[in-house]
Amino acid sequence: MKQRLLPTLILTLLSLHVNAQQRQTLSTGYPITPVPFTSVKVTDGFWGQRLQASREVTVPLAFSKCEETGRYKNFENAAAHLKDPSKVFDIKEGTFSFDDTDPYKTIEGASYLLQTYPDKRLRHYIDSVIDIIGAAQEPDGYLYTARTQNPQHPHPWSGDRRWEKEEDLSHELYNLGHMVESAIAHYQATGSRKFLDIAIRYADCVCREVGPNAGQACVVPGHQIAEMALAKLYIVTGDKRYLDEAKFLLDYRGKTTIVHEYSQAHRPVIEQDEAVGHAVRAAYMYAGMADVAALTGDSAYIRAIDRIWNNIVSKKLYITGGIGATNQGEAFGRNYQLPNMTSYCETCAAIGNVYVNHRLFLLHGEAKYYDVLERTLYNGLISGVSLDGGNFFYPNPLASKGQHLRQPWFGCACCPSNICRFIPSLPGYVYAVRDANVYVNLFLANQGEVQVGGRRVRLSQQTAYPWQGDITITIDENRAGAFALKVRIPGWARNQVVPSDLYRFSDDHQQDYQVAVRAKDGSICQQATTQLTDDGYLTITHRWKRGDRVELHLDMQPRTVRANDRVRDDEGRICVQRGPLIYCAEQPIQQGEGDDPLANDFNITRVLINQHPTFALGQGTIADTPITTLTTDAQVLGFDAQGRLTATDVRLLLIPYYAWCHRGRSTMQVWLRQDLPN
Ligand code: FUB
Ligand code: ZN
Repeated sequence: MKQRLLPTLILTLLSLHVNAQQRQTLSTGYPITPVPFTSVKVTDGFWGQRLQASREVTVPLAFSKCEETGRYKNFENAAAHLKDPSKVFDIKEGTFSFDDTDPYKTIEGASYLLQTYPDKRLRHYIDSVIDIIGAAQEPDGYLYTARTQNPQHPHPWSGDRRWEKEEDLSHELYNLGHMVESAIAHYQATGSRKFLDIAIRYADCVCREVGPNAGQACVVPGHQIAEMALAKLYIVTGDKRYLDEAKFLLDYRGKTTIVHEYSQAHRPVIEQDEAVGHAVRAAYMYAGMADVAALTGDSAYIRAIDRIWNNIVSKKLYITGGIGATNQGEAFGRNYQLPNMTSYCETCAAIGNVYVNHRLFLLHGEAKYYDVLERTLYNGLISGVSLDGGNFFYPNPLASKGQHLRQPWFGCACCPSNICRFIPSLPGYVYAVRDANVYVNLFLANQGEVQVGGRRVRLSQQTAYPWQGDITITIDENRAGAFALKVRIPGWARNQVVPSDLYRFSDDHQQDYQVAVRAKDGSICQQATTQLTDDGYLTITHRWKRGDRVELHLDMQPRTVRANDRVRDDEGRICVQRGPLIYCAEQPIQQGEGDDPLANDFNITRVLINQHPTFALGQGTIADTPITTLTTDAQVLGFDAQGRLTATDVRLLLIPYYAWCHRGRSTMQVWLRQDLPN
């Protein structure tokens, strides 16, 4: 008995060892290491509610939509064709060449959830979807159902041959990118290589067939993401071919057949200095450039993304943190072209903007990147999903006459499935470490565990942010000795709206913050040194003991903001910001009128804000979720019976922008008129 068991035991131990080794990844190359979301347990109402909605509603909904809308069927059809080539399937009208990415992105989000909330049924379900996906893979690794279902008559965007229309609309490499991102997340969550091996086979096929050498298709992605994904695959597998391929995809952009701004192929990437073209494509490319730069040390990439970041932040960023001004090409507009009603601000672009700013922080270690990230996160990104997690915006406008309404899904479902994968990953944006420095970048109630010099530090935050500005950061365990806590003091708390002159506070309030470092017994820690360093962080160096805490108070006075005069659409207008939140005025059209305590009962487009507005805080709930409201004196313009102008005093109620449009269609404005026309 013993003799028979022993070899099995040895084999099992060996495979466990190999598995552990395989799961060890290479360094990302970034000087700063983010603390993974698996090490940060969110205990906070604000984000706790969002994470719960993601788990209970968004991800299950997306899986059911993938089923209902034939996303899985595409894989099944492709598999049927591979088994019996006489079987071909008509590509349905209204489908997209990237529909495969919706299951991939949903699996990615679900895999993140699995790491925090183990769930056998979910894991089983994901497994069954991966089986369906794997069966659609061609023998040489190619996996693209838009062609494999019907190679003679593929999707009209796919082209007659592989890669032929990649730079246009086939999205073969975009599909690869999302598959790889998802497969890595699944592997990291489960330890199973099932999906990873499928993705590796497709990546290997791409490395063989796409490149600069004779016999290869010399094309770059029509829609970027493969760059980031292949860089990550290199980190996970150690196989340098993937990094080389990612670099090829970047370096040949602007040097192949299609040369246009839409996909940022108008110039070689290192020569670019302005954000142009399709905003999601652009953001994913900048993120990919940062990843490859971190791994290769290519400083030309970094110089280019620094220039482009400056262009965005000083000329193309909405006050909500959204990017992409126009629906023509879902693209960045011209400098200072930031229309409100027609603003595109695609939810995917907001997610892309978070990716870019996160990576620039990891490269440069400056708080200003998180200032932009936080603005996007709390405003133009979460506005993309309803509070209950079940409805989505694709564009996120800054004004509406009632033409906008969140939907449970779209024919082109990129935004809902991107929300699926982003929200569960949020806890991974809170902390980061560099040497003996622990960065505290976001404020939310949580318990985190970080490694400082390979030694464990446990810390937690107690806060009701973004509603209140009191944040306590407690050291719950410290095996690392002395280290610096680098606490981000948000730009808005230092009277800077954004790190540029695109927006400025227009009131004369001076926002402030206070900090105290205390020991467990409440006494001030005299030995702690505290300094606001040039990187925008409050750097507190101390030999931390268990129970020591940083008490930070950020002044949360509501502020009025003006845009740079060159933004014509915001001329004569202000918007209101409190903490990281942008507020808006809303008037529901169908529901709630009259009896809705959070509804203005007058035409908000005719409102004139007081020249010196003051704001009163109130409490309310939208979709059963608590919010802090603001009210202010204003006047509504109209005409009397004689046709003369009237100005009627009103109390204007403002709600957080992300919470608008939860009570049916509504009129909404972020930028409110304060001046008379010039
Ligand atoms: O092309 C794939 C996705 O569809 C893009 O990222 C979105 O903007 C939408 O066009
Ligand atoms: Zn989208």
